Amino acid sequence: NRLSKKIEKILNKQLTKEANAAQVYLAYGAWADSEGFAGIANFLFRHSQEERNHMMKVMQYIMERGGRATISAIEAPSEDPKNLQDCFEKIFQHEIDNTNAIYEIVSLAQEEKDWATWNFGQWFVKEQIEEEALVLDLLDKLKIAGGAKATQESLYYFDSQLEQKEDEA
Ligand code: OFO
Repeated sequence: NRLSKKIEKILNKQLTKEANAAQVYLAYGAWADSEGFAGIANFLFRHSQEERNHMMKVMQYIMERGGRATISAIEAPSEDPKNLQDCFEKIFQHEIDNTNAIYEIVSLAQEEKDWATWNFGQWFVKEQIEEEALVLDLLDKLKIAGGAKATQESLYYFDSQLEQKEDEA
């Protein structure tokens, strides 16, 4: 059965949200690079690509279910972070907002007994656990590196660690 209009709408909203997330990570990557954090920039660029993959995943699902995927404008990212701590905190907040958006999709799917969408949403529920844990891990590591009082040397080490951090799905 085809997607209901309501489900189609919420999925298209998510499609745009993922595109926006890709844009935010891209902007923060450019900022990190300009601050001399090449490793962190690289990590953020890879993550931007991951968000774009999420966007495609939602888009393909809408089409698979006979819905109409719509592409809308992407917002300009907000201003640059003040520092690394601020950067990771903003990203964390972003991921929490996204988790809530995913929960809305799953709840609506449950309400409508659209079990295919419910099941589709579960992939993102699991993904969001990883994404939030990943950012929390960055915040922890930054704290260990000295947080706001981190020396150039410990930040350099932190940065080089992220250069190599493995990618996920
Ligand atoms: Fe950062 O996550 Fe997409 O969904």
